[in-house]
Amino acid sequence: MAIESTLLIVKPDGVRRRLVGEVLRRVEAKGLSIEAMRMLTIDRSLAEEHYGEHSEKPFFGELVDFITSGPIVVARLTGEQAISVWRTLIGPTNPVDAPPGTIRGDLCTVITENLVHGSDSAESAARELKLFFGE
Ligand code: 3AN
Repeated sequence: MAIESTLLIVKPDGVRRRLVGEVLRRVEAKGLSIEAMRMLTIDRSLAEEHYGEHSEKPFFGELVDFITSGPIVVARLTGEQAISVWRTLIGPTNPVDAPPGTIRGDLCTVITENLVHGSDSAESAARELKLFFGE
């Protein structure tokens, strides 16, 4: 047993498409707890810090443009192995490869507009939760 916390983001496409409730429904039905949550629009500097590991990638500009394009919902999810459980619910990065039953498999088709974010390791979760919730 290992109780963990991780970061959820519903990206601007998810908010625009009114899928916040659908995403949170899946999180809660799975058994993860939403321990903190808020809606905000992030500026470029926070976006660049959040996606720092991708700063050299060709899609970095597009990624920052997109994540700053409208309000997002951020939440701290907690539960048994929450980091990998949340990644499994999301599905692979490219929605084209994401199987039915996953959030990306069921709800989107485009890699940039892939609806949600989840921390990919304990180190990322700690860093990202600090960025958005200060802890
Ligand atoms: P994930 O969101 O599954 O953790 P990462 O961390 O590898 O994926 O990538 C962060 C974000 O960067 C993705 N959610 C996606 O929006 C974007 N991204 C990743 N790879 C590509 C790519 N090859 N082309 C365009 N955007 C990409």
